[in-house]
Amino acid sequence: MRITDVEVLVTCPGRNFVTLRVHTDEGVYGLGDATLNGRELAVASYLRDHVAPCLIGRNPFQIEDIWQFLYRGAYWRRGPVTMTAIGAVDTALWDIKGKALNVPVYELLGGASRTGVLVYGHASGQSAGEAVEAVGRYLDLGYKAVRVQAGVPGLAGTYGVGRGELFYEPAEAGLPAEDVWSTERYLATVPSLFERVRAEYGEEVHLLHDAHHRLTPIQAGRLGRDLEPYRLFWLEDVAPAEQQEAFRLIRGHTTTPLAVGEIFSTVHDATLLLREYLIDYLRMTVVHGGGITHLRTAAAYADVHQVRTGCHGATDLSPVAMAAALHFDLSIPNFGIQEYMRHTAETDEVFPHAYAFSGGYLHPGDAPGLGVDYRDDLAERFPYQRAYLPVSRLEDGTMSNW
Ligand code: GCO
Ligand code: MG
Repeated sequence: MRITDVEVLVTCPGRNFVTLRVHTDEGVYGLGDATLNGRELAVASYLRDHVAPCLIGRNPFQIEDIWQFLYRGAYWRRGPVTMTAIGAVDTALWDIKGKALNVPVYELLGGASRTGVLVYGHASGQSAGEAVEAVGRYLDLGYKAVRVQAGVPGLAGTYGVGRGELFYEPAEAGLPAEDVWSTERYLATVPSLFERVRAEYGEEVHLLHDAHHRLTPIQAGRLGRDLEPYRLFWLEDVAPAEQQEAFRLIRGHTTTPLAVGEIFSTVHDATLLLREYLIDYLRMTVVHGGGITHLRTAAAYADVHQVRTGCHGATDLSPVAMAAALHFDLSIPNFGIQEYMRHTAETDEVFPHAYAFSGGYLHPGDAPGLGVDYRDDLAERFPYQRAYLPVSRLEDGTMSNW
């Protein structure tokens, strides 16, 4: 089997997605997600202009060799644009192999290690009361794990707090919005939010929270400690993790489990965190982490240090990335939890998929390959629209981490 054609497809069914479609001389094709929120066309160009010509004529079954060719061969290793592009190629090749051998991808990865993939949904509200109510709606849908975010009194809007009930889109069309942030106001409200959620729904539901890289290490340590009575499943991205050493300080102050890694692009971003047992969950996923091939390396290194996975699964990752993550989640020994933000109906129509939710779990389904397709006829109706994530400023206008 040989690769004959490589297409880079851009569509915007509610938000932008970049999809790679790799064709072969035997008619089998594979899909990979190449969406990098707010920087979509950089990856599209990287793939179209630099990667696609190198793939023509190669044997798509040589997944490892092609990964090494693209990673080592480029010389310019790592970084989100490069690793998202490599991730898309890798994902498409696993899809091709599964389809050609007539097995779901998880069978190629060692087979199922569990019956389903535990997922968490996003409950949020402008006020704590609204957020508490939103948790109830997720429990009614059967979720066993819920991330809870609430608006901060005194701040106009807070990133991560959705507008709709089940859908939440982090990017906005046009130029970047500028959010105003105050860590002091935020820290004053989060513990009472979780106190209310526990009082309302008891101890069984798994609760998660995302601080979105905004705190200093000592503020993060304090938040983790203040949340200990509410026994969170995890506290995510408490501080910017490019300073891995900072997590020594955070870890020294709290036993609240920590999750990090949705913006990591290789295992090298997390080696100190893993080696020193500084986190509990690694958030990397296939699309920004170099595909299934590299995510296996990262997860294996995590497993050696008793760290479990918690793959990123926001709406800016397409159903192709979600399907790939689910095959991976089902197969590895140290799976922890999977983020599951539902896509809009338009997105689900452009990307028909075999994965399905039931009773708090997702299953990738048993279709050959990833079990996702791409409807060109629908996708063509939604042309690319420039959109950005917001930026964050403190109340005095200083640019801030977020
Ligand atoms: C999460 C997130 C996302 C990201 C988004 C960036 O789901 O935990 O933090 O909302 O900010 O995916 O593109
Ligand atoms: Mg996050």
